[in-house]
Amino acid sequence: MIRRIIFFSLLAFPAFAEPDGAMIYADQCAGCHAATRLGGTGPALIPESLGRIKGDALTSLIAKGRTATQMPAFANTLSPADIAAVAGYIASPLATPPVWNETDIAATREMTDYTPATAPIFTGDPLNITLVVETGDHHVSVLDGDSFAVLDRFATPFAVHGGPKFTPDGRFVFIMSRDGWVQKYDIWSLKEVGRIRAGLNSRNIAMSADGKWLAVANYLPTTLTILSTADLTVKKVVPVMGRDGTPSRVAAVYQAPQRETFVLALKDLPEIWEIATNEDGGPYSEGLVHSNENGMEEALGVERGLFARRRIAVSAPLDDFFFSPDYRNLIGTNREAETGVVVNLDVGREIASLPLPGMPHLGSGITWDRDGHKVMATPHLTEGMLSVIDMTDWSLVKTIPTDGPGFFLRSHANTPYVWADVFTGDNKGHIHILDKQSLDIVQTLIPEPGKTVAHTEFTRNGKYALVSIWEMDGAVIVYDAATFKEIKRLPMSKPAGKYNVWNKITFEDGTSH
Ligand code: DHE
Repeated sequence: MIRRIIFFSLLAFPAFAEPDGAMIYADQCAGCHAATRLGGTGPALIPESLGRIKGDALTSLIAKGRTATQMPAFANTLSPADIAAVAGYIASPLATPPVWNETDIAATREMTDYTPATAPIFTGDPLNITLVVETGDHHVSVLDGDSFAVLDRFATPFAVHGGPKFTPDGRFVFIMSRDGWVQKYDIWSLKEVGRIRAGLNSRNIAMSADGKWLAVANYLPTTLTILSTADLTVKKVVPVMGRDGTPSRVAAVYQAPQRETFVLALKDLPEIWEIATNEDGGPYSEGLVHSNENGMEEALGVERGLFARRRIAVSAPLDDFFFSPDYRNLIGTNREAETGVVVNLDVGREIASLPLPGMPHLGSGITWDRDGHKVMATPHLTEGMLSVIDMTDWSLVKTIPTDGPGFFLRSHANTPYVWADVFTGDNKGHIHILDKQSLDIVQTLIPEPGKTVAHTEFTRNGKYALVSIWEMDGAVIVYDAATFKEIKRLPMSKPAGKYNVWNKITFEDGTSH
C-alpha cells in the first residue's frame, strides 16, 4: 500500500522527474564549452570528441574535474543523477550535423603581434631542436638537442594529437589538436605566431613539399581544410565525398614529397585521394588510369591545377597508411582487417596484399636497409609483436614477439637499433631494443616499473635517444643510444611524442612520417 502511494506521488509531482541533462548543460557547462557543444575555452563535448571517454569514465571526469585544466569538479554542485543526466546529454549525437565552413574557420583566426627574430634567439643548433608534446597540461617544451636545456615551454590548444609538422627550412612548426585547432609557432623567435580552428574534430595535418600549404584532415565536418602556412588563412575547404555524394571522414592526410601531393586515407569510402600541391596539378593528375570492378583499366576524369584531385579506387576503406620512402607505394589497412594491401600510386591500384593481424599501427612504421633490401617494421595495437616486411617483394620477413602491444617505433640512420615500446598490458613500460640486421631483441629497458614508458626520438646525430615516461608526473629520459645508459631525466607533464627538427624535415628513415 505504502509503495503504491509513493508511486502515485512520483507521477503527481514532476519535481521527482528525471534531471534534464540539456538544462544542466546550459546552466553549468555552456559557458566554457559553448551552447552548441562545439567547444569554447573548453573542448567540444560531442561523441566524436569524447572518443573513449564514456560511461563511468565520463561521469567520473565530470564529478572529479580534470587536473591541470580549467575543468572543475562538479561532485559538490551536482547530484550523481544530475551528473549522469548531463553525461548522457553530451554523449548523445548533435541533432543536426554542425556546419563549419570557410567563413566559420576564418572567424576563429587569431594572430599574435610578435616581432619575428631575424636569427635564432638562442645559441644552439636550430635544426637540432626537439619539441616535446606534454599532454598532461597541454604544453610543448622546446629542447636544445645538445644541452637538453628547455628553451621555451608554451601552451597548446587542448589535446594535441599526431606529429607537429615543420616548414622545410625547420623554422616554423604547426601543431594540431583533436578539436581542430592549428597553432603556428616560430622556433627562431620562440613565440606563437597564431592559431585557427580548421575543423571541429580533426585527425592530423600535413605540409606540402614546398612548405606553402597545410592540410588538415577532419572527421567533423567531412572535409579537408587547406591553410596557407604563411598566415594561416583558409585557402580551400574540400568536401570529401564519393561520386554518389556519400560523405567520408578523413582518417589522415600525408605529404608525398616527391609526388608534390597530399595523400588522403578515407574512413568511409573505398578510395584513396591524391591532391596536387603544385601549380600545374602535378604529373600524377594527368592521364591516370585505374582498375574498374571488371579489372578493366579506365581513364580517370582529369582535374588540373593546384589542389587537383585524383581518386584511386580500392577494395575496402583504408584508414592507416605506410609509405615506401619513394612514395610510389603505400601499405594500407583498416582497423578491423587482418590484412594489409599494397597500393601503387603511379598506376593507381592494389598490387599485393600481406597478412597483418592484430591491428598494425602503420602510422608508426619505420624503414631501414637490411641485406640490400629496404624493410619496414610496424607495431600492433592489440598483439605483442612487431611485423617486419620486405619492401621489395612485400613478403613478411619476421614476426617478432614482444612483451605486449606497442604503439611507436623509432630508429636513426646512425644507430644499428630500433627502439620499440610496450604501450598496454601487464608489461607496459618495457622498451625493447632491436638489432636492425639480426632482428633480435638485444636489450629490454624498464626505466620505471608499472609506469607507461613510450615513444622514442633521436637527436639529429642519432647519438641520444629520448624516451617519455608517459605519466602526469612523468619525464623525458635521455639515453646514450649506443650504451643504453641514462644520461639525464627532465621532469615533464605526461610527455607524449617528441620531434627532432632535422629528423623530421629530412624524412629520416627511422622516423614515422
Ligand atoms: Fe595517434 C600519430 C591515428 C590513438 C598518440 N595517430 C598518429 C597518426 C595517426 C594516428 C593517423 C599519424 C598522424 C601524423 O603524425 O601526421 N591515433 C590514431 C588512431 O586512429 C588512434 C588509434 C585512435 C584515435 O583515437 O585517434 C590513435 N594516438 C592515439 C592515442 O591514444 C595516443 C597514444 C595518445 C593521444 O595523444 O591521443 C596517440 N598518435 C599519437 C602520437 C602520434 C600519433 C604521439 C605521433 C607519432 C609520431 O611519432 O609521429
